[in-house]
Amino acid sequence: MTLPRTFTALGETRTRLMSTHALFSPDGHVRTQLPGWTGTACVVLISAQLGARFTQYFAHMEAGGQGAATGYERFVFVLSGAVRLELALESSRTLTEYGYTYLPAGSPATLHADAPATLCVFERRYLPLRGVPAPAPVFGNERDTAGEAFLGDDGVTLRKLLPEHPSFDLMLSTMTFAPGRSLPFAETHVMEHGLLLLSGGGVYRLADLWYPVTAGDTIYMAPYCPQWFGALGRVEAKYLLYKDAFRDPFALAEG
Ligand code: UGY
Ligand code: MN
Repeated sequence: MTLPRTFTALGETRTRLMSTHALFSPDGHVRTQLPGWTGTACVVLISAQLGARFTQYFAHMEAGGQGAATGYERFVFVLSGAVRLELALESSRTLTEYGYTYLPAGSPATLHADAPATLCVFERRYLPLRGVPAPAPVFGNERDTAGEAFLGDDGVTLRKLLPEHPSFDLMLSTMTFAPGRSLPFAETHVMEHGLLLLSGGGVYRLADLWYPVTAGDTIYMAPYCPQWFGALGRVEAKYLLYKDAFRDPFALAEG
């Protein structure tokens, strides 16, 4: 996907910041520099500054741009272009559009862009689980990942991008909605979410508000934020979704 860059003349925006959620439309994006990244402009949307326990940002890499490890665990999803992942001296992999990698905290892997590329990056401080070894790196492509009918609804497809294993303290998935289909009920749960709408659009219910949303929009849902989505239009809607997983709520509150 390519992110639209639009300018608004009278200060209007669809961006909203509320106590239980936030919606960020691309018109409000402001680029900044983050440690570890060179030749790369970052747009940080979800962060600890917002009350979240993870960071979600766009990394716009120029040709020659690089991203070094920072000590946090990292999930990288390629939105456009391609990146080369240097894992060890002799080992590298290329991630193309919709390719992704999970890099555990402390992994020395670096990202390299030979041509411009845009990534969606999620990071957090890894919460170890006593007696369970930390996960190894994961690689894949969303387009090669098997889907399942979400809660038995064949109009809504869930693709889990990481293994479901207690070594992971997070889950990344995509949810794809056929036109006119929706989540089966308004969810309310302790887990928090970060979301990037990859294609299509519809209406997102967050707490007691219903927002029109479209590709390129980012949403933060705090723990317990009531949430629901219905896809509108003639094309399917797909979003990338972060969720914390496999950890006791006490550990989350402290972490
Ligand atoms: O499973 C989930 O938490 C997911 N269905 N939530 C969401 O799409 N907002
Ligand atoms: Mn949910």
